[in-house]
Amino acid sequence: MAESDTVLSALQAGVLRLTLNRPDKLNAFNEEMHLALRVGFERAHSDDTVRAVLLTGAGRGFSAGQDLGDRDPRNHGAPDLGHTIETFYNPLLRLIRSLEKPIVCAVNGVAAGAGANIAFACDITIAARSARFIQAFAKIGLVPDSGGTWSLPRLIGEARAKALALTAEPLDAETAANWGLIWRAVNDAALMDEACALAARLAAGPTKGLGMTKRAIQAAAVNSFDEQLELERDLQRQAGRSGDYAEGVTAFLEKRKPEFKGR
Ligand code: LHQ
Repeated sequence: MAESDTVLSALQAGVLRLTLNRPDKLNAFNEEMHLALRVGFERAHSDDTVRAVLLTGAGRGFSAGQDLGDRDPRNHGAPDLGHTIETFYNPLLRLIRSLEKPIVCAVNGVAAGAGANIAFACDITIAARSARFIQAFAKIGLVPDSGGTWSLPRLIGEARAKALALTAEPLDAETAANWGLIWRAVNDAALMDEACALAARLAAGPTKGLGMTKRAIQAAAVNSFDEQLELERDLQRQAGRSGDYAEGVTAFLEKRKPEFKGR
């Protein structure tokens, strides 16, 4: 695919920073931006020098979800949105959830529709205090997608999930954090510093173990307690054979800072 400026990509000290970059449209998703973001997450999967991802948006919004101009029924007749979901959104959400490396999401402004649910799919989401989350689907006759019907009830329970999804009322960042939808709301001016510091800290950490931790916590959504205990045993076996475990314990015993390599 040709280079696209709809997603800015920069790798520094193990952190792959991906910035949604259609600020005049509040970073609404068109096909080009989808494909560019996919390239970024595919790189995160295949490139060993990427140890963590930081996802954010350019300008005053994080993402307003699907670009509605791109799916205008006045021009195209009744569109097959299932095809759009299957071709663009679902592959993206699968890439995010299956990446065995931490993903920090810095929500710099409004996150609506798929934009909100993509933020909720990331591993650690922090938001600027001025940011809002909107399940905008209800305003245009759609159902929440990008995993929203899965993540919302799990994160905040059915009552709050239904109220947000059925009313499309905006939820402020502070409340989102208090409810457990995101990790933390921070002052607007501090957002990028905090997000970058967090991503850098994770990238310098034992990322193999962190990736397996992510896998284990996600598996708990479908596993029984016994299945989960067995998964923990298997993952701990692998983690115990990692270079990072050897380094972590050695550094502890030698009373020095560990130098993890993510292997
Ligand atoms: C936009 C958008 C936008 C285009 C702002 N598209 N231009 C999946 C599969 C297939 C199809 C359907 O959907 C999905 C998943 C989804 O994501 S459905 C939900 C789609 N998103 C929405 O319904 C949100 C629509 N946007 C809004 O409600 C507002 O823009 C919010 C509340 C996000 C922000 O409001 P304001 O801060 O007042 O900003 P604004 O409305 O003035 O927007 C700024 C510009 O961005 C404006 O353009 P303009 O040329 O007039 O300055 C908007 O038209 C444009 N924009 N969202 N989704």
